[in-house]
Amino acid sequence: MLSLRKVWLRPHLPTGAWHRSCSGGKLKPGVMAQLITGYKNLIVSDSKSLLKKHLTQEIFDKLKSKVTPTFHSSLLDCIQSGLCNVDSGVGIYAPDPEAYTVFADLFDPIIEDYHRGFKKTDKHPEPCFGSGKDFENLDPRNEFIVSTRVRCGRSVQCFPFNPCMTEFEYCELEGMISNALGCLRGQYSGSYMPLAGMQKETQEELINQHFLFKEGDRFLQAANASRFWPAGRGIYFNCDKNFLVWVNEEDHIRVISMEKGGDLGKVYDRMIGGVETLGKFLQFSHDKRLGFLTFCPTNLGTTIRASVHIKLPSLAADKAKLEAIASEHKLQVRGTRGEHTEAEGGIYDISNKRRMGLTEYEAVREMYEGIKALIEAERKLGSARK
Ligand code: ADP
Ligand code: DAR
Repeated sequence: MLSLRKVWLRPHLPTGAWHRSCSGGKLKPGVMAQLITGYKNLIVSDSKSLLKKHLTQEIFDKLKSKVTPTFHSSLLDCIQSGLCNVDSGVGIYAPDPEAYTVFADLFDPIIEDYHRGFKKTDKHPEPCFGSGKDFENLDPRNEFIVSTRVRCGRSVQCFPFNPCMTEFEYCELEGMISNALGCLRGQYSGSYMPLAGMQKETQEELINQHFLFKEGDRFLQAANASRFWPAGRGIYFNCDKNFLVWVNEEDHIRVISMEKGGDLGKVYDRMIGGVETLGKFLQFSHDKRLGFLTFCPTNLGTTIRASVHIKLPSLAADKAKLEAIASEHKLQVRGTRGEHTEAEGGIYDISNKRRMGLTEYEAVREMYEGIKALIEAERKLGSARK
């Protein structure tokens, strides 16, 4: 088996590549003009993104010429997705871990806004998963919840994020992760399926079963996060198909536990065991202030999204009421296939919104209490209509 430890100390391979906005630590010709034009268009657009809200002219002028020291990422590498997609909710990604520091003047206010008050002077708490035994089945009679899922993201030390990865690095990282996955035992043992070479029918079936990530996300594509696709990408399943790992989609690793019904505690405990075991074989990128580092700032910190696929017919008939209760409990309401999608058959993906400034346990607790409140409101509204 590839010696993982030896690979950890891998030298930084030159990441210069045609698509990058810098060469030798300096902005390539034309990049500044692209930035200025893109910013002008954003400002006059009807975008509601956090990028437009927080990228003031002063911050733009302060950051436009900066690059990160190791991977030479520019402001354009951070914001090009939000410049191309004015319908972005956030509009910014970190091309490498150093971007959160070099472009902190922009990331910090966006992080504070998204994570409901995580200030630049705040420090994310140390990891604390707690135990799933504190979370009862949210829907023991299976009246509302179709399925429950808990995921977290991890980045592997010494590797940049998508926009800076070379094809070689995607494949090298895939090898490291699939070797670590090959060490999983018991309920976690299973097999890794590279996306490269996967039958189209198999891929579509796995996406429709909500196991596999979608392809062609325009926000990721505009962020240069889909290059060399499908090289280095893939999915791991355990034998029961209730523990999955996404490799090199948006993040290096997404550890996912999911099953039909509302048994949140069981799903959460399975995810904890999986990510803690993987952590014995891989060194995850963790910042003492921001917690676990991810490509998108919305996933920093705990990186936990605990979600249900749920039918709330009475509340869904009054979407404003559904959104109001969700917002009151810091929940995010999305379509069946995640962000920027619609509900199919009345099934909503509802999850915790906050991932920073609280522990993993508290993030799951926030989702647990919020979903209970939504089900209570649905019962009341449903019986009132009878
Ligand atoms: P992101 O946070 O990057 O949007 P997610 O981790 O939310 O990505 O994964 C989104 C995918 O997970 C979507 O395809 C969605 O269908 C699926 N998903 C989310 N929650 C559930 C759930 N409770 N049951 C089944 N599939 C789910
Ligand atoms: N679609 C981008 C990112 C939003 C957060 N979701 C992630 N990271 N999957 C947007 O700005 O809308």
